[in-house]
Amino acid sequence: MGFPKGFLWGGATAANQCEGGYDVDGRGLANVDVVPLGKDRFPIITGEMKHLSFDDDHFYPAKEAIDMYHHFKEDIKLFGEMGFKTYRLSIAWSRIFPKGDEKEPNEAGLKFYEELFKACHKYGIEPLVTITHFDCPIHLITEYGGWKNRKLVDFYENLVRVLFTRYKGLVKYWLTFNEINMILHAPFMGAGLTFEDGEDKDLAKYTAAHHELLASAKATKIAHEIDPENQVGCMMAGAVYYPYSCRPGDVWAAYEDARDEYYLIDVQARGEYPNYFLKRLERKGIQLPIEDGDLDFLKANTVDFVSFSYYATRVSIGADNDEVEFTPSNIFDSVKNPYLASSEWGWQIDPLGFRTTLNSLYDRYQKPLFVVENGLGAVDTPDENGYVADDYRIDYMAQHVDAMRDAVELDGVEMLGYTSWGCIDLVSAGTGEMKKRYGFIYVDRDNDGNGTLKRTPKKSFNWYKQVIASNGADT
Ligand code: BGP
Repeated sequence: MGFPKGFLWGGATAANQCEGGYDVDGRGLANVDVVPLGKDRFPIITGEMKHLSFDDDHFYPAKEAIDMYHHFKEDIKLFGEMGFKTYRLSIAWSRIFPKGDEKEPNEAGLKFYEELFKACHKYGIEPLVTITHFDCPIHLITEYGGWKNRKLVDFYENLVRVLFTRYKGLVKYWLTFNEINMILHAPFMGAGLTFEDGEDKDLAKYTAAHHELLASAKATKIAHEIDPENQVGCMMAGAVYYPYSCRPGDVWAAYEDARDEYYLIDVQARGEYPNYFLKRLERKGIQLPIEDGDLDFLKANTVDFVSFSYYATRVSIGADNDEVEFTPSNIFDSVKNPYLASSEWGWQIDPLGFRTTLNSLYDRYQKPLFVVENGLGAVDTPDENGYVADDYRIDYMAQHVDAMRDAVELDGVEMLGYTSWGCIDLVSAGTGEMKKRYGFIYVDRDNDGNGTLKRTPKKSFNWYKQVIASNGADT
């Protein structure tokens, strides 16, 4: 009983949040490089503000991040010590194609990831690769308008052909787009979108999403052709929506809000735009740029597994119910749930909601699930020896692993693995801060970019090691 044999325990990171080395070895600039720390960050993330270069008034946390570009051997060795079976990381597209539209890839970029994958295998760690994690070369934005331009499907196809060919035998688990539903909430990070005055934002977002769905289906097809061993997954920011009360209006709102997020995964996992979504577009007067053959192509190339991030559940409220409190959550706010505790950033902590989310995704898609992000963002204070006793993180994670075990053992949910988010401290995607830490490994670096970059295992490091060694039994 418990977790299946071969369950893939590990941790997750994203290129722009940990690599740094933004201009090293021929790498081109990417969207996330130019998102600064501070008050201008959010309008950029949401595509409201055009800001596609560096300026002296701001600090850009992704430029150097934790410099994993130069520390990856040391970092992967530590992951090996914890007993990781898998490590989720993402490719920086602009390391492989600096501008995005070149014909020939940048060998130095390819070599970097090759070395990294080899380092993983040295410790028996299976790489799980996100092809794009909030990542788009700047040139594809300034020249083509980001993912609202269908040409990006072809550029992405060039990228994946190169990756699948070069890393055949080194990588077999792939995710096409990180949190694809975040296009709707963080369109600059999700799809390189910025909006002109008066532009129909919904049209731009749904168009970009259609192109990413096509690109994802292409990647799935090509991955299987190049190596039948390849397993391709979609990835969503997952969380069930609770109705604020049992008023039918609140229940309906929860149902509708969840569908906003699900529609993309419905296409990737079931191969069709669902009727509720098509009807919604019709009501909004939006015509998707669907070309001949697109729908058949999507139908023929569905993913092998469904992956998701889980941090918090959300609460929905109908129009007939107001005056409620809101709280921050992953990228966008949610109505506050009075029954739940919150993290220091206001994200609500809900282990049972994790079990509910696992069950609802499995009921809906009937495909194996891979939890590829989960964890607690907290302020860690090292003692005089640099050691962090992060019992609060252990407590959070133990409750979530227990809930996941219930989903597997008591409910029969089929799962491939679990990678906790930010297994080594890194830059926060939402805030750009370093002080919001998720890791089992402390990195000496602060919000302003100061620090030695020294890596030190926290208390949770040994705790997670024991969880993995017992295949999730000993939390
Ligand atoms: C997800 C992203 C990650 C990550 C995480 C935590 O949305 O896929 O990149 O950062 O959330 O969010 P934050 O960094 O804002 O705490």
